[in-house]
Amino acid sequence: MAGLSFPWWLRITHWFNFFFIILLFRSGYEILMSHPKLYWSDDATPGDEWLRVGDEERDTDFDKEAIEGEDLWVAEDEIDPPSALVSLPGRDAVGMGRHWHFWGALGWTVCGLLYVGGLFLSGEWTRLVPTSPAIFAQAWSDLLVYAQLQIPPAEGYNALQQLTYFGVIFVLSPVMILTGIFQAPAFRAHFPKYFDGNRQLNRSVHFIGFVAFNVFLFGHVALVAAHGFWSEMGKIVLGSETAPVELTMALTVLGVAIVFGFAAAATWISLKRPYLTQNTLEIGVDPLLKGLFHQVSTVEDDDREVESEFARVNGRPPRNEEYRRHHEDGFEDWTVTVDGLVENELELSHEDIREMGKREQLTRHDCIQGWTYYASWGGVPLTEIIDRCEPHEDAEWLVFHTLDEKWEYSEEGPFETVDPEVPEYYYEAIRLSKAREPRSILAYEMNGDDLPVAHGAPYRLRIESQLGYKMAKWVTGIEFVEDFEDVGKGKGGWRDDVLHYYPNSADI
Ligand SMILES: Nc1nc2c(c(=O)[nH]1)N[C@H]1C(S)=C(S)[C@@H](COP(=O)(O)O)O[C@H]1N2
Ligand SMILES: [Mo]
Repeated sequence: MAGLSFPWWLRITHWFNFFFIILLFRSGYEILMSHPKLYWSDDATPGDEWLRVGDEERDTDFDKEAIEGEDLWVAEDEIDPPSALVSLPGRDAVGMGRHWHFWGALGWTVCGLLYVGGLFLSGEWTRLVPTSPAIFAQAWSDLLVYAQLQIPPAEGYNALQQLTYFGVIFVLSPVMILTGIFQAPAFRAHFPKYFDGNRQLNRSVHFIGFVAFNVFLFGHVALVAAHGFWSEMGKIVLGSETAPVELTMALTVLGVAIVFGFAAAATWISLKRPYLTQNTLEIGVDPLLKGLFHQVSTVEDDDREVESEFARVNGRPPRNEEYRRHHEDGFEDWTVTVDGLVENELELSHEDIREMGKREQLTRHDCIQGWTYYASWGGVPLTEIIDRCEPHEDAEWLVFHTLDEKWEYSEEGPFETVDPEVPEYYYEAIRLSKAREPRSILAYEMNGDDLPVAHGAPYRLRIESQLGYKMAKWVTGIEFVEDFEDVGKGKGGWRDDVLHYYPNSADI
């Protein structure tokens, strides 16, 4: 392996790459285990997954009109909380896992761009980019040599190394970045004509890429060992295979200790000081996500004509007396109040709402956990309500209040202790500009029928460029505010407040 140089920028980005890859592996695993099922189709039908970890097959034939349906299960039941040894932060914390994953993805991409920039500026790209198709035949014969436990002779990288490194850097890595971004509901909401983004296909490919990265990582380390571990490490640590072995060893141990020490510290701080961690990780990442995804979507149509056979439910129906009474009365005297920073406060009856005009749409639902389904919705466009109540100029957010007391979290839910500051009822805030998107409606029909209890009867929000947790079900009121700091714990929603630290911008 003569003829290759290992300049400083290559050695430094190699270390950072290792650092970010470990971070991405662990946080990605956390995200995956929040819905450890993979599908090819966005119907995400239970039983149709091509890969399922743990969990039994679930019966889709339960009564969605019942408040306490015996067989009713929700998507949160499907979460398989992973151990903190292999995931970041570990336990049931998809929101936090995503903060780390996005932060890691940004760092890893920047590191990758610096590395590729270095390759081209220095002329070192020739070591990686194959220039003749003969490389495939050569790589095959190199593989046969390795299979006999020998090292193929080569100047610089042998053909197999060159092809693998090229594939990982110029094919696999971009595929990972793109299949990550393509999962964003906001991305799809903006470019439906150019990109009919099948989210499950992207999730599946992203996962296969993750497996490929693991195979590469282990194969890479094994081959480094085969080529002579410490002389190879000498090149990547100190830039020379004749570097003093003791120094190479010391620096290698130090580097690996920093990477794994950081991994342990990241888990510890995430579990101990979640808000601090969240706020810190959002620095830099949040402005980028906002820049990429925050624009208002003017898209009117979706790309499908048929609804999914089964729609998952998340959030169990409320059990409080008030909701039960409404349920018994067929929701007859349920009203939706509109107040806060508005000129005209409203109290809307069913008739009022139905007189305002109706919009029907067939759209895809995207939960933060990763599952999807198609359903059609009918309801009143939020712009109709906004026009009638005339919000003041300083009104920026709409807070949707509900009758959902989240009993499942206070009685027997995953939290051992209930935070006394947790708001009593589920709520979510959305930006006024999002509420004005054509597909933002207060829905009262689903798949051509009245909205079922499990999906939010009698009213639920639909806002199609965001993740599912923003779409409050069992809505009783809309409050216009300047800022959501004084609502609940001030994070912009019930799930944002308490559950796994969901981000309040729910675009990806
Ligand atoms: N009131 C209320 N609304 C809610 C929730 C909830 O727990 N309570 N869950 C949210 C989440 S996380 C998702 S994914 C969607 C699920 O909508 P669906 O049950 O109609 O499929 O509802 C959202 N709206
Ligand atoms: Mo969700």
